[in-house]
Amino acid sequence: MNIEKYLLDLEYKNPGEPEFLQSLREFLMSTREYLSDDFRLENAAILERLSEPDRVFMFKVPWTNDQGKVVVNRGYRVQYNNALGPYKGGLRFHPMLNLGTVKMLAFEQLFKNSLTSLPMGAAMGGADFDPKGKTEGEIMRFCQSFMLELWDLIGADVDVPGIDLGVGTREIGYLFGMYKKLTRRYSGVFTGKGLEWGGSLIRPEAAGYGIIYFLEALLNNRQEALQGKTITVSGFGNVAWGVISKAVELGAKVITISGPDGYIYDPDGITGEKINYLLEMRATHNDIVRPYSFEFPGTQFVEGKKPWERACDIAIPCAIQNELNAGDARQLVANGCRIVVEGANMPCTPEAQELMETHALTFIPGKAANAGGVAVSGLELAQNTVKLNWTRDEVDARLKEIMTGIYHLCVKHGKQPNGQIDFVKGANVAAFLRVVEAMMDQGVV
Ligand code: 2IT
Repeated sequence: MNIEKYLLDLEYKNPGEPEFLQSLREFLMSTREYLSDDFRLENAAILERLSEPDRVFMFKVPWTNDQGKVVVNRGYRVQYNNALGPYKGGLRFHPMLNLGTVKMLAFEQLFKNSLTSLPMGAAMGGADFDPKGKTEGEIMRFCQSFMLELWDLIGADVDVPGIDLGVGTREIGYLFGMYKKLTRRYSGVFTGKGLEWGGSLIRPEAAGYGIIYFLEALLNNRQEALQGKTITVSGFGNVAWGVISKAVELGAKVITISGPDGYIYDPDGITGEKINYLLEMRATHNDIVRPYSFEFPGTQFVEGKKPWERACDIAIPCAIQNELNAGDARQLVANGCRIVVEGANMPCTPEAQELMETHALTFIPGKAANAGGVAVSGLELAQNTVKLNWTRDEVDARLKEIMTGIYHLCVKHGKQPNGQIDFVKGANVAAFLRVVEAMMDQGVV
């Protein structure tokens, strides 16, 4: 198959969806040798089948705000592939969310979920709802209206939504409440639930902890330690919080966080009560980081800039897709950064990745590094199935084992002739092989 020509077809077929095309391109490029060599895969049109979601739902979500005015949002659920298990993936509430972004996230989820080795297919959904400045009542009414459309599309053995940007345990609570009322069923149909009603310990921390466990495995393999390393982080949400908590516990120093308004530089490192303050800032729903600099003297707010201008050993972008561009990557290289780990989904642009490769930075793609979030969602479902709650240590140990496993899978499938590891290729190939075996076993469906 001619991949460049195929990509042109995909562009024609998916107009206005540059992010989805970006993730398809990366995947096709890093698995091309498997695809072109294997007649079996070519004949089964595996590529074409993987470039098309199983189905896409798009629906109207009308709700009434506190002033009594009706507001209309758009909801999405993309059920991408269920070869490995029931559809599984987050819900995102973000004002800029569109179909192309949801398809990209669902496609990335396929690889991520495959790497966890747990029985989870891939999906993603959400709405262009902006939680910023909304009251508790407005958020509840929005979630309830959203669920009126979604309830009969999901189910514990069908499709299991989880948390993502703008959707946490509170939103899952309102969604689950409405689901339960409409179906009269109490089941593990969501993850990210509250601890009292089926949630798992470590779920909120999971993506962040997992990223650091992956990084630890990488450094250990190089006879290096996290201890004493300086890390820059972007974002200040769930993933950033988990990353900072675990990195600090293991002796690293994290000197930045960021928001849409700019970034915070904390030369002493973000520790202790400052880490807890991140949760407080997030709970205000103003989506700005500036208050951190008022709260903690000796720290600096840099308006309208990104943290990548600060010197660091390791950079971990934890905010949003395509937040780190070639110019940012150039700054990281100039300031001595050696490793970039994607905490968010696809935060580095293809040009940034290319630049890092040219300068021999180690680049870890999000689908490998941040798989810990959905992995603990898988563990949450396992606990729901056996109707038991595992201890913190038990969940944490399993998470660590899964992340170390993903690291080794990437090494195995990403080893280059020169001995270097291409983690993008490793993650894509390892994940792909598992999905493909399942698809081949299950026939043309
Ligand atoms: O990006 C992700 O892996 C998630 N938002 C987690 C999805 C989930 O179902 O836990």
